[in-house]
Amino acid sequence: MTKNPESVFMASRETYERLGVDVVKALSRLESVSLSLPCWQGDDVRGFESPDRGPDGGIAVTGSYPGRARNGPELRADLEKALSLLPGRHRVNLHAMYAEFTGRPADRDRLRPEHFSGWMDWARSHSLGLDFNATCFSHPKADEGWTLSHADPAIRAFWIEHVRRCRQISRILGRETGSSCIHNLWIPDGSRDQLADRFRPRERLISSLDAIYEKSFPPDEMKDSVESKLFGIGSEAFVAGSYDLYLAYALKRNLMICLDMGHFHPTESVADKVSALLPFFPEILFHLSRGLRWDSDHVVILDDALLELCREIVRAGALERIHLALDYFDATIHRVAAWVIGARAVMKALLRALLEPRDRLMELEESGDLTGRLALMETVKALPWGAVWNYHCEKHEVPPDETMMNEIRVYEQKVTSRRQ
Ligand code: RNT
Ligand code: ZN
Repeated sequence: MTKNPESVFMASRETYERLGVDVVKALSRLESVSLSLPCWQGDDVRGFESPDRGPDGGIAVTGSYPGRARNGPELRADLEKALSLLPGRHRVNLHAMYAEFTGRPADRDRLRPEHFSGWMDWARSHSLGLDFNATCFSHPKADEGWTLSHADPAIRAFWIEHVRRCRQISRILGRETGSSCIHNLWIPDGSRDQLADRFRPRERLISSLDAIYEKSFPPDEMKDSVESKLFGIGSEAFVAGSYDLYLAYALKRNLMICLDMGHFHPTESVADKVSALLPFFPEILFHLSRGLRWDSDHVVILDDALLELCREIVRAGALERIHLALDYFDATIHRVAAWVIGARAVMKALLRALLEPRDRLMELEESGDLTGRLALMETVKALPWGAVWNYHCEKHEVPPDETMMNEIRVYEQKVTSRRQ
């Protein structure tokens, strides 16, 4: 006889209670977490301006799974499907290249809030928050691999104007949706080979940033973050917006830093940065990604890197100060599944962190019982968190992992497979 999730849950709850863990509290904490879903996973980072070409600027998408979204209505329909399979209330992360035009398209330095009214209306009608990103790549003025730090002042001015407008658009998006919109800035600027002068591109970047962030907006409408990177395709020897540069800049300017899990040395722990940065930054944005050998932007899974990061955030009691945005793009699998698998992995990692017998572990550590601490950490790995997760899904009327794919298959058959 198969037991219903409720009774399996009750048994698991007792197991956790014996270790001093309040399961109900953990679940209600999990409920309040909103993840920001990257709209760009739905169309392989193509955007609506020139969808025949894939992205450039050091990022690459591989795969040709049929049925990518080709326009706003398709992309929004796919996002709705993904959101319907996630417990909780989440957000959608946009890029400037997803602007929609009724008449002649506007160039990036001419974008206005009304070009995003389709997104705004949709977000409002689904009570979704929106986040936003300037798109400083996939554009003729970025073809040389430099934007805000380009040596040509006219090119810099073009991109400064673009990012300024994107910040204004973010403000409107935040105001219209009633939820502060994070505007994140990532630029591809860098060099394939050694530079004779690493100072000047960075000086130019800093002065562009100064022009961009000159104006400040109310934080309940929009917040700013800057995203660093270690290297990209075509920027192997030098990246203008490195971690050091943005960390210093963000601190000085009261911006958020955005830490993308794929943007550090492969053995560098992003989780370890949580306790190092939280004393200095009121809020931090994470781009949850999975780099395989390089910043490959694979779908996030329940791996050690993700578990460790979520554990550090929860241990710090910092869920309110952290923003979690997924950032990956995989065109080899169904794109709705990619969103759902990744987002569910993050929620499961958070749940496991919230179910940690924190007090018990702290007691052991403080009393110097390092053996007991290690033993308990290993014990925790096999605790029945899966039953708690299934119960959570059931309570939110979304399918458990086991049957979640059935719904995606039906959607594929009825919707995405019919797209050419
Ligand atoms: C690129 C950055 C950036 C992009 C998105 C599309 O390496 O991670 O965040 O992935 O803006
Ligand atoms: Zn990123």
